[in-house]
This record gives sequence, structure tokens and C-alpha cells, in this order.
Amino acid sequence: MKRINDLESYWMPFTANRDFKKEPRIVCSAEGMYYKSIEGKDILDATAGLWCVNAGHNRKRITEAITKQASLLDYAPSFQFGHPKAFELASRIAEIFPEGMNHVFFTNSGSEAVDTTLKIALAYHRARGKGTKTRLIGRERGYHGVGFGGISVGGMPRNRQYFGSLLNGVDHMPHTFDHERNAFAKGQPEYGAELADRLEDIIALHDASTIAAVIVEPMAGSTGVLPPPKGYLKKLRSICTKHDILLIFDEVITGFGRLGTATASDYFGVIPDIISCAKGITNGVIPMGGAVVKDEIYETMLDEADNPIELFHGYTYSGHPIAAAAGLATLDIYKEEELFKRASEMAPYMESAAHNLKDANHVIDIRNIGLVAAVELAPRKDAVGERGYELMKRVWDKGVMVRFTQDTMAVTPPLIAEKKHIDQMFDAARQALKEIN
Ligand code: PXG
Repeated sequence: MKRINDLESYWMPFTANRDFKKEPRIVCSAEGMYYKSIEGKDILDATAGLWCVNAGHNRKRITEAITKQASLLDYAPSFQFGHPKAFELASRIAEIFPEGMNHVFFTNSGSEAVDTTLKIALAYHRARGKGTKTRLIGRERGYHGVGFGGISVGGMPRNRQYFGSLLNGVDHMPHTFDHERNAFAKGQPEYGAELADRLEDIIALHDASTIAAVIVEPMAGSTGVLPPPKGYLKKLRSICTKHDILLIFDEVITGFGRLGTATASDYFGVIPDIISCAKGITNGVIPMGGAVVKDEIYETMLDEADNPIELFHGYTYSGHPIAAAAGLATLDIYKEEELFKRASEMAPYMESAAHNLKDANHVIDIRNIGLVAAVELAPRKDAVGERGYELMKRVWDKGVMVRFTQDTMAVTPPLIAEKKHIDQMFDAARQALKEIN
């Protein structure tokens, strides 16, 4: 007999389905900094959903904007037709993104945004007569979503190993994690800028004439929060420029205020050629992403096109009217409430709250930057990730939602977080750490 409304029909993403369904963690409403669980318990959102609800939950300005938009223009095609809000949102994004990056290609997710950046890089080189530049260089421990492009340049083994041979012509730089030299660093670690020179080795091996682009997260998030070593990104920038290779920053997590600035490019003072973004673009309320490109890329593509349509790429829902309305209302909130500045003001408090856990059970490293903190635990023998998973469940039982990547806990609250919320997050973690072996 068909079962109605049980938990089995929904195959949940990146989830241990069997375990979850035995002991589900389900939320059914949210307001500000809190979710409400199905049992009616308040759960502090220490993760901004999945790094996306930067302005906090259930913001009336956004929900009203999408309601109004739905009754005005529910859908409009974006191939050969347009609607005002997509243009307006692109201009508003260009206004706060780095100087000279004034063109936005809309997608519906971070994964699509990443794949779009890679395709634009290839098409751009081809348009300018450099069609041999086809290789893509990513980095170990990189996360660039789950499309075939993203997992090919990505460097998280489990996200790749089950899915065949992926894109060819891809290579990877080493990751920047250096526990021995940088453990418990606050903000950007001191050591590791020289790892950017390994890109020179990769270029020497393949020759610059075969390489289209290098893609990195300016701060690697999903792998367990790895802020870039001091000087590292500047070096990458100059190596890419020297060899006519595009530099792509994947800012799906860092875009829209996570580090206390509109972009991580801004924070680190390094401007890439293309930026992927998503998540905070609409406060997570409606799916949306984008690839933001330098003027030179857009103009070359339009000038050199061999067809009236210069880029054979796009999604049915690119620039969806309701997502665009959500994006505009979200940007209004960020601006009026100065949320990026607020995040940068709260960052030192979160840094010290996180580093106070230094002496707690099992803790082997703490990393932080902007409104992001990670606490890494020693893995259990032959059971990497088990301790982290158990801690996540304990912290949930104490009314706080945190994220774990293996044994690293990431705390990335909405940018409206107050000191009392930050205290609650780390108090719950400290308590839970006492309880697990
Ligand atoms: N690039 C980066 C840098 C990301 O962090 C994506 C691309 C893909 O975005 P979509 O919208 O396709 O999921 C991401 C997504 C976590 C976590 O807990 C991070 C992400 C997603 C889910 C969980 O670290 N980032």
C-alpha cells in the first residue's frame, strides 16, 4: 500500500537518510535568529540556513516584495525577452561588487553559477582567438557545488569519487591548510602564501596557452573554513595576470556580507575576473545565483560573437521575476540596516567567543574570519566525522543548529546576530563537547 506523508518519499540531499528518519530534525517556521522545530522548540540558527539567510528569517520586506511580484508578473522568459526587475537587480549588484565588474548572468543556484563562470571563461578565450586555452584549474579541498563542472574543479574527494571521470583537462593546486604552522590562527593565517607559487608549477607543466581559468573560494567554506594565508590571493592574482589566465572567485558563501564587506574580493583587496554568487543574493528566500564578470569579458564576448546570440547558455528561470524581487528587497535591507558593517563590527566578538573554546574537550584547531568561525575536533580512531556528527546532534538537542563537515563545526550566523546569540551558540557547543567522548 502506498504510504502517505511518511518520511521515506523525500530523498534528502547530503543527508544520512536512515539515521535522520529515525530521529528527524524538522523545522516548520522561522523568525529573526530562530527556527521553530516541529516540537515547538526554539532553535537558534547558527548557520544562516546554509550560509544564505544573511538578513535573518522571515523579513517582511522580502516576503511582501515576493507576494506583490507574484501577483504582478509571475514569470517571464529571459531568452529574447525581459522584465524590469532583472535589469534593476543586475545594476544593483554591479553597484556593490568590485569596480569594473558590471555584468551579471543570472542562474538559480551556486552550482549553476559556478558552471556558468567556467563556461564563460572558455567561451571568452575562444571569442578572442585563444581557443587552445581550455584547461580549468581548481584546488584541493575546494567546494564549487555539485554540477559536473563544479565537482571537476572541486577538491572534496567524496563529492567526486562516485561520479565517473568528470571533466577532462582539469588540474588542482594544493589546499592551504597547514595545521602545524597555523593552528589556532585568528583571521588570516601567517603561513602559506608560497603555496600560490605551485600554480606556476602547474602552468609550467601544461603551458599557459592551454589554461583558461583558475577557480578558488577566496575563503574555503564547506571544507571546514580555511581563510587564505596572508598574501596568497594577491600572488594568485599576479600569476594569473602574468599568464593571461582568468581568475574566478567562487563567492557563493562570501558574497553579500559574510566577511563584513559586500564581497571577499573587497575584503582581501584582490579583484578577480569573474565572481560566482548565490545564497545571500536573495537572503535564501528564493533560489538565485549569478556570474558577475569584468566589463572586458562582457564587451569582448559581444564584440567578437560569431552569432547574434553571443553566449549559448541560460536557464528557464534565469532572472526569475520573483527571485529578482526578493533580491532587490534583500539588497535594500543590507543597505538600510548596514548589515555588512554590522557583521564586521560583530566579528571580533565572535572571534574571541570561538577561540575561548580552545581548551574544550577534543578541540584541535579554531579558525575564523568575518562572521565565520570553525572549531575542529580530533577525529575518533578509524571513524572520521563520527564525533562531529554526534556533536551536531547534541548541539541541536540544546536548541542550536550548527553545520559539520566531518569533524569541523562551522558557525556562520545571520549578520543580525547579537552578542547574546553568539554566546548561546558557543555555550551550547562547550556543553555538548563535555558530554561526548
Ligand atoms: N560554491 C560554493 C563556494 C559553495 O559554498 C556552492 C558553490 C553551490 O551552491 P548551491 O546553491 O548549488 O548549493 C556552494 C554551496 C556547508 C554548505 O555546510 C555549503 C554549501 C551548500 C550546502 C552546505 O558548508 N555551499
